[in-house]
Amino acid sequence: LNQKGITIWFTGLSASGKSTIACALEQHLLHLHRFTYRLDGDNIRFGLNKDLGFDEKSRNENIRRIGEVRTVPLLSLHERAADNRFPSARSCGLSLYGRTRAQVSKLFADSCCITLTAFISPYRADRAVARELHEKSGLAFIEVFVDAPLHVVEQRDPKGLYKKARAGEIKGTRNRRSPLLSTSEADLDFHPDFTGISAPYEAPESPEIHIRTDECDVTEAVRRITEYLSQKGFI
Ligand code: GGZ
Repeated sequence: LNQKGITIWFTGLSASGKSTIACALEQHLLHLHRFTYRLDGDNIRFGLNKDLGFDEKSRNENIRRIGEVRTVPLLSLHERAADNRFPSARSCGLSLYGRTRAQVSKLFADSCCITLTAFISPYRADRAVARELHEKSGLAFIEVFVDAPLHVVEQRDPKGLYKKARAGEIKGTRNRRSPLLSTSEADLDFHPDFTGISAPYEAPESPEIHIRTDECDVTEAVRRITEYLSQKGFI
């Protein structure tokens, strides 16, 4: 059995089903007594990343910070001191929640946490950076493409955002200045672009798992992911 934490990185359009599948998978893993931690817009965009909007730079920064929230293998204090995988408290999302970043890392490693992230993460390059960060640390990164055609997600449109975007009514978000962003004045403008309508979504080319949510239901999606995890010895 794999004793390190792993990250399951869901990517897909708004309303494709990322959060729904991540929640159901979390429940399933909890029933298996596996420690999981789910990161999504509710606990990240309204907290740690509330200074970020939806322009390209903000989305890059959003994913960069989330990518940093990776699990780390168990190391001795000595090894840890010499290890540059422990970023400063300013750049490591989870360290902000714990008393010290070392404690958080150890807790996660001790418990073999399975981290689930559910963000659009529309840019291939950003996802590649998150993957590299994990793989350099010897940690598994499992990209799950939650795929549904635009016309399907537009039909679902649970928050009416696609309708608003089509009508040009998405007002965008004004970025607040963040000490972590080297923003120019121009970046602080409104960014009314909506993924899939007026902003790009770069689909993964070789995700570990590809789920078409217009063809398969949540139970089947969870079954496919857990089958993969078990085949790889993660659960
Ligand atoms: C895309 C937006 C936008 C714009 C608000 N573009 O379906 P939701 O509502 O609940 O999830 C979407 C969420 C996207 O945040 P992410 O952090 O996942 O995005 S990214 O990875 O691109 O940084 C959507 C809502 O926020 N939302 N404005 N302009 N989605």
